[in-house]
Amino acid sequence: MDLQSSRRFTRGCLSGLRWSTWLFAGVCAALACASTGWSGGASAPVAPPPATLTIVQWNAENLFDTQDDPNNEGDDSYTPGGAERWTEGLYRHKLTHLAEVLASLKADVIGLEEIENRRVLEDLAAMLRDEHGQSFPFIIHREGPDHRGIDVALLSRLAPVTNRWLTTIPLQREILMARFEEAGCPLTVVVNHWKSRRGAPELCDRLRLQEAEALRRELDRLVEEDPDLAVVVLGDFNDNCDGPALREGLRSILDLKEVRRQPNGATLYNLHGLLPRRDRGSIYFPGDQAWLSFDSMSVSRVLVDPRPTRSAWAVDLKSYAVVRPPKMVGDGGRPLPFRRVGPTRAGAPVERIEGYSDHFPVRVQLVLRP
Ligand SMILES: [Ca+2]
Ligand SMILES: [Ca+2]
Repeated sequence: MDLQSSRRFTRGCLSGLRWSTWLFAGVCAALACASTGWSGGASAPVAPPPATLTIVQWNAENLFDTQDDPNNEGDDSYTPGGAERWTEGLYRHKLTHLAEVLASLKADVIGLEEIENRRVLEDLAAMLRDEHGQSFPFIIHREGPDHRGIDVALLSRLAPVTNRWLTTIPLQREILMARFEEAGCPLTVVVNHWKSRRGAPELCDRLRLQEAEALRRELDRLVEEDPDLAVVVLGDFNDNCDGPALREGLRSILDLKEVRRQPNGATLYNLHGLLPRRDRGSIYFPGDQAWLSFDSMSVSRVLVDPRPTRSAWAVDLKSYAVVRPPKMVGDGGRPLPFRRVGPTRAGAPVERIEGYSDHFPVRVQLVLRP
């Protein structure tokens, strides 16, 4: 795949931008006329508002269908006879909830984790289209080697120019790298779901660091080809925003001034640096009674550099947030999961929380520089 940055930047490509931008431009023009009393004559130039691109990150928490995949023991608990007693009705209910939240975020590109297969993505996209009028015609997914069968994926309103998969460690989840060229401006989106904390802590930490370093090497290669590489690295990293895998392995840091001072664009800025500590948590671990910032987005310098650059995209710094949709918020402000609770032994009564996911989503908006 050719990930080398295109230098083309033609505003003629703006026709690809969402129609709502132009509708908004028309409304703004009308309002400008009304507020200034301008009444025609020579046409007055009205600058269009900046075009935007909204990117969402969300761990969907075990988005399995109900069918037993004979090649995957990992999905056995998500079948009607399995431990979760996973029925078609429950599956549709979960999809309905996920689609509600995603529709409210009005995304253009959605990075997802814990996706069983392409079918569940097609069902989610169909629900977004049929129930919410939001079309995501591009699904990027492939079956990965994870022992439970869960993969990362992208749903996109925009057509990717290219995509590819980075295998970091045998049997560990792959990393998805997709390149877009909206409005003639290249943007690479990288979706991650690094090693969980299940297992020996030292081993888990080491595997996560290896994944981070593998991605770092790939980004170094790309930055060498194009110092103005515009990249958004998102995911569920199973590492806090200031954790060692992100900080040392990926070289993603929380200090914006430091990133802007770097001689090249290799060091990433973790957008969680924009958030006060109390707003950083995306998942709550009851065992440790702690909020963790496992879900985050990091960007290359060019996206947060105030100086004019060849990359036309910039992060709207005010837009970045861990989103807590009111319906998704349970006791103590925690995300409401969708799962069976209580004992799962044979004959035990089935109790369930029919929420959304144990992770809150993260959202950011990019704007085209004037
Ligand atoms: Ca299945
Ligand atoms: Ca799978």
